[in-house]
Amino acid sequence: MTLGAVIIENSVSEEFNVKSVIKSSYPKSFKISRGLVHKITQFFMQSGSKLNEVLELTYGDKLVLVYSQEIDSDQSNEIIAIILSPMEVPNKIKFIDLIKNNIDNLYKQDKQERFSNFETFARLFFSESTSKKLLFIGFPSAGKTSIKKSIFDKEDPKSLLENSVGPTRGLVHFIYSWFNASVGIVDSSGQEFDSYVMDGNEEQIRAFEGSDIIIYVFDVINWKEESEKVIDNLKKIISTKNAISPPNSKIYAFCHKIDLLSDPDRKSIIKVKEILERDLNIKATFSSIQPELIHTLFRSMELILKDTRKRR
Ligand SMILES: Nc1nc2c(ncn2[C@@H]2O[C@H](COP(=O)(O)OP(=O)(O)OP(=O)(O)O)[C@@H](O)[C@H]2O)c(=O)[nH]1
Ligand SMILES: [Mg+2]
Repeated sequence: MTLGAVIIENSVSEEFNVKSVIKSSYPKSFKISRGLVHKITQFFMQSGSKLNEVLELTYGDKLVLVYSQEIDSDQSNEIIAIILSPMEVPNKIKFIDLIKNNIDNLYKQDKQERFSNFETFARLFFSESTSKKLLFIGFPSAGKTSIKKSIFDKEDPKSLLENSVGPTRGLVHFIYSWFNASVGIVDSSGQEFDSYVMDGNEEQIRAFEGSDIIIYVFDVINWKEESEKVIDNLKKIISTKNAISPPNSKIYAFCHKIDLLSDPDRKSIIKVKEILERDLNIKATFSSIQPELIHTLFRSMELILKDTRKRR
């Protein structure tokens, strides 16, 4: 995934000091350091203040694409910087073309429009990015971290069952390669669920922004004891996703730990799938990391992968 994009306005004061102000950034949670802003501005000036050209600044293992346009008054200019993650660096030509092909549209707008519509421009770089972001969210102890570890870290499910990984705190980010694609994984804390679906909360944006795949995890006991809450939480996730995540993002529900079901329970659990699919239009699958049943988890992940490829 591209790391972020910003517009920096540089104006020269009467004492010839350059003042740099960040006018807009995407994603909203993207925080660019003052040091990098300074570096970008310096780099631009040192390369002869070339306007209307895409310049490349290496920054650690990242690459910053720098484009500058002169603004009406001669005392200021704007720099657009697109920061590419190490994984995107090999595709830089694609991103350079995207800047060149879309910059005129951005500068057709007046200043205020340009700053407020910067998101539309910046989104181009994110949808073109070859990677996906996947969010695990749901009930405490439902098995999110165990699922993540058995699929992506290839950890032995038996030892995950025997030695619990302990509760997750906050949002934990990872990057993996998954069938030739890179995937950013966010594992979230079940105890902090409410903060991720609370409108206007910074954690809500951090969790859902840019998430292409959202996996909602609850276990068979949650369903047995508090099915209304299972549905209610899912409704909250749906509305948060609609407000924050990319338009073609998708939610999947995992009814986990089916190894804990007794025979009579097995018959009734099938209702979950019906209810979630019929009433909320959310695909639901059953899963478990218990060795005899782990094929159910692999199957669920495979379905998501196929579905995601179709949507690209
Ligand atoms: N029986 C059974 N237990 C499981 C399964 N998957 C995970 N567990 C157990 O469930 C407990 C909680 O698992 P975690 O993966 O930590 O759950 P979590 O959803 O990440 O929990 P939080 O981080 O607190 O939100 C652990 O003791 C796991 O061993 C499963 O398929 N079947
Ligand atoms: Mg966890």
